[in-house]
Amino acid sequence: MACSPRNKELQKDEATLKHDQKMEWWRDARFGMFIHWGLYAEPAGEWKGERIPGISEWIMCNAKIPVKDYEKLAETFNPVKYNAEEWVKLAKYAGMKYIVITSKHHDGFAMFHSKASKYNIVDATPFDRDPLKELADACKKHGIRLGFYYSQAQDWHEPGGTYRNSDKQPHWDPEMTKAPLMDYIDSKALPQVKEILENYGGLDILWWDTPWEMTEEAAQTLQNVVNDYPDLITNNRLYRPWPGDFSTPEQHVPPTGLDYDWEVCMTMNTSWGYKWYDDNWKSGEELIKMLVDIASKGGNLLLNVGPTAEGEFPEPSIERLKEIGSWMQQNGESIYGTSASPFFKLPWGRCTMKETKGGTNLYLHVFDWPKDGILTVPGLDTRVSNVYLLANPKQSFAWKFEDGNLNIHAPSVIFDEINTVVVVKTKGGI
Ligand code: FHN
Repeated sequence: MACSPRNKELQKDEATLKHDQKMEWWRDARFGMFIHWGLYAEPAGEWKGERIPGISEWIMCNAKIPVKDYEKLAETFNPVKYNAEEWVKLAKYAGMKYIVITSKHHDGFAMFHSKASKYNIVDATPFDRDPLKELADACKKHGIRLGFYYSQAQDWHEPGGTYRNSDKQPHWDPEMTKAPLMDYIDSKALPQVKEILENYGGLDILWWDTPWEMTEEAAQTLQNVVNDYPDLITNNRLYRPWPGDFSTPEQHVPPTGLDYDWEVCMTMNTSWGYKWYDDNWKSGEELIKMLVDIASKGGNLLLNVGPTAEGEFPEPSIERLKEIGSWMQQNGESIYGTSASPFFKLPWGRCTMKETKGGTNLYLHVFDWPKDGILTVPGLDTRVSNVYLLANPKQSFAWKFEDGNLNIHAPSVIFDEINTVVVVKTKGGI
């Protein structure tokens, strides 16, 4: 079982034990899928023939689209190729243990059947199915945990919703009136958060976003609902000073681990929502090394897919999910249930660690095999029972302790930049 750095120091009081119990599956999971899907998949980064700079789910704001014009997208939004089973099976093949999908993004459009607002996929589009219900069912069937993203303050469709600097400048749509935040919270955010928590089989995660101009009153109103779900995991974006259960470094990997649970959210190209001409894709190898780097620091990776308006994952996303999946089939043991490396810095790669019955396993992810053929693990002076290649346990390595380090001698012939994971089984703790 992975444990966060914070538990090593703290006395395990009752609250900490309960928190650890709640977080256990999440810490062991290490890897999830983020899905940004909404009306913005239709324009896909382009408006009236013009390419709109920035992340495509922001197109309504960035292109200053009046509410009435943006609403028209719902009349033709009909993702007939949507197949929740396919999405979940792809996430599972990639080695992802949970999915977080946008239930309502800043544009205010609900991707679920909401009684609180008719501005939703069932009531406002020709697609008269509830895609999030189908996703919840498919996740249950395949043992994948499910979370909903909810933009609790930003809502560009409602008078009380916030947007960038809404406390300083008027909405880009002159017809949009202003209302107090609590009007929006009471009339839409609160009832919709209750709907998503009550109607989708029990969510595992609630992923808040952009708490700009949130107030303590608004945050407490929503938190009171969350408190009725003691096993629900929430992030640190409900209301800035509040930590939630995990922090959320975005589009970057922290240089070291953080002092409590954390999850990097990352796009595969540069946009969260589908952007048809954004072909700035990270390679599969880069994403695998990113996952390893994050796990070696004790964090999770939430890797994003932006489906098309037809309801399909973009082909480049599928390619990367399959490449990562092949790697995870072979090396997932070195990611799942591991905790951060006990070593400060390793010149040749990364290390993850896992407590087992017999002792501690170290998983050495070798990105650059040293030229002299000797892989040095600094300061390791515990008893070692075996050193072998994770991908082929029959391929063992000679090792010896020299000057307080463990030196592993290996024919570099086996070296493969992302598939060389060397397991050091020790007989005791580290
Ligand atoms: O504004 C959003 C953005 O559209 C996207 O949803 C990301 C994902 O973490 N969160 C906000 C930017 O931080």
